[in-house]
Amino acid sequence: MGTATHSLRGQSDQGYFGFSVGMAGDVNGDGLADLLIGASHWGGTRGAAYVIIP
Ligand SMILES: [Ca+2]
Repeated sequence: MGTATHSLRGQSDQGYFGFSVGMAGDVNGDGLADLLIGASHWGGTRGAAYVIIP
């Protein structure tokens, strides 16, 4: 098993960051795939989605 080089953490411990993860396509047009991470309980029950651009 490899060693993690990065870790991600949501803005709230109760936000369920990482509840869903999916490919976002190439949001910024740099030719590299970007990542979409959901936090279903951010802000109570409002939820949030984070676009990760590596
Ligand atoms: Ca990209």
